[in-house]
Amino acid sequence: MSILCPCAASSSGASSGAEAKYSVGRGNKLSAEQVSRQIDRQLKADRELRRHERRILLLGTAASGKSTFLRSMRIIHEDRFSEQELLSFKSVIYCNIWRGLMKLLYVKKRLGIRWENNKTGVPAVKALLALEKEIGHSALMACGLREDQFLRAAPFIQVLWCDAGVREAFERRHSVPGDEEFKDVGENLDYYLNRLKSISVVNYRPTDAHILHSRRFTDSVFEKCLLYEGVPLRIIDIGGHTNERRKWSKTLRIFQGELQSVIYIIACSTFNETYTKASGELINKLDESFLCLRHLLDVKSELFTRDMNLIVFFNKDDLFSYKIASLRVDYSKFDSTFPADRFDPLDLGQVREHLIRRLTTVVPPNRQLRRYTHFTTSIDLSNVRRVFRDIRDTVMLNFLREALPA
Ligand SMILES: Nc1nc2c(ncn2[C@@H]2O[C@H](COP(=O)(O)OP(=O)(O)OP(=O)(O)O)[C@@H](O)[C@H]2O)c(=O)[nH]1
Ligand SMILES: [Mg+2]
Repeated sequence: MSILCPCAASSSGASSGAEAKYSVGRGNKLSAEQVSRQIDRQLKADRELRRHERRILLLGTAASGKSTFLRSMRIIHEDRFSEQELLSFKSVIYCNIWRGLMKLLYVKKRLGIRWENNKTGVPAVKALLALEKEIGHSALMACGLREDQFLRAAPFIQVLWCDAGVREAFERRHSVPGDEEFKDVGENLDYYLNRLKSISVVNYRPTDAHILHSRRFTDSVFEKCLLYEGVPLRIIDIGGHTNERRKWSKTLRIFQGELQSVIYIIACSTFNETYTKASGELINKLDESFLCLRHLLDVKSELFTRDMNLIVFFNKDDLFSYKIASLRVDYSKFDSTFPADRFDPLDLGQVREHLIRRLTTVVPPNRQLRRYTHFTTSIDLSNVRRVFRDIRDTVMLNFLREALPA
């Protein structure tokens, strides 16, 4: 059975929603000595809990799906989102849709795609731009879109999404040359636009699926404790943007000797996407994920101890499969290490095998690190449940046995 762990969730500086552990009911006054004893007992219980606690650190480059994996784990373990969290997801979803659509219109223009119907498309864009001016750029950037504002925009958003030109821009968005930042409409924009009717209602409350599709980058170290088959499991999530990566080695150091597993998440669907580094250099996103892992293992090798498991998730497998099997994108055009003379770049199974081989060059077997790989889809609860069960059965079984009371 899975229930919420008694230890409080925390994020750096953020409130955990922890309950007051030492409160005394009205008419049931305790003496100072009794309160003190109660506190001592609680501290002892907390210490005991920490001793049994197992820790997993999530690492990976930006938008690889770390926070989404953690959210899925929370849903699976019935750790409900608080009212405050739901409200904040609601604003994030509104802004994901708004900003994503604006970027999509830019992509459409850059690719020279024409309107299917400019008589409806052009007035809808003008109406949105007028609303944007009224709301203010900074409010939009800070995810400060209110429900009434979104409801006013929704009919125009719907008109635009019905235009075949806008849809074509979505399908071809990765072919725009140049900076990813301006064309990154958000992977799941189509998911929300196809469900606009259920989102643009008064008193909208995001569903679990809506939450899993939302995008908000992590700029702190977020920890969540869940109870997994009686064992407290602490999952630590850190941001993967370039300037957040400084916190990776710091966190590894803080938890040195106490971390059972590092889950490194690679978004394999990004094989045909690029990203501009601060130096101006254009880099393939999948290459960057591998490079980051190699750098971490080479430069911070002392932080990866022999008893630690390195679990690599090739995440966004749904988008990866769609690109290769349905859109027939030739994988070998984006990865110079792919042996196209021996393997078929349009065969999903062969490309997956190649990714695992490529990982071996980053983490050589003689590195004495226990390494496991999985292809995952973090937004799919049944997939996360199955993968986590596999991890438990292979990697975690021992530590669960050790942790359980005799
Ligand atoms: N289709 C699909 N989308 C996914 C998957 N995993 C994550 N996403 C989406 O990808 C986006 C980025 O996911 P996040 O979990 O925020 O990524 P992150 O690794 O925490 O990113 P940072 O906090 O910036 O490091 C979100 O919109 C997620 O819904 C997946 O397996 N499939
Ligand atoms: Mg995150």
